[in-house]
Amino acid sequence: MPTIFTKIINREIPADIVYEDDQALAFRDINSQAPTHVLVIPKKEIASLSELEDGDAALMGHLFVVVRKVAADLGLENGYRAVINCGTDGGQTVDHIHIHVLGGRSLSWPPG
Ligand code: DGP
Repeated sequence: MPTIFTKIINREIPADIVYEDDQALAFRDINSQAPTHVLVIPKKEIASLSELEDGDAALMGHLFVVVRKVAADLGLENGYRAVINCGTDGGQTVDHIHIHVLGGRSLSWPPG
């Protein structure tokens, strides 16, 4: 099912896009939890980690390469956290798989 992220991919609603290629998009999270908080998403509509198929392996690998590029471009040289929330207990609120990239401050662990 299309979500708000499909509308961002299709430029139907605005977003602060920091990276794009044929398979992926990265944009700043509207509800930022750190000085830098970006979401890296596939253009393919995959609802969650639970919906991944064997054929998505290369795409998911690509998304993590995008994470590395975005983190470098945004100056997160001290490190960052890459997080995928999955399902209700995982805190997922948008059913289009996305990697949160959080940085720019020291992050605590464990998460709540
Ligand atoms: P999650 O809870 O893991 O599903 O994260 C979804 C994130 O998506 C949340 O941190 C807020 C962000 N978000 C939701 N709607 C929008 C939007 O319209 N624009 C942007 N830039 N971010 C959004």
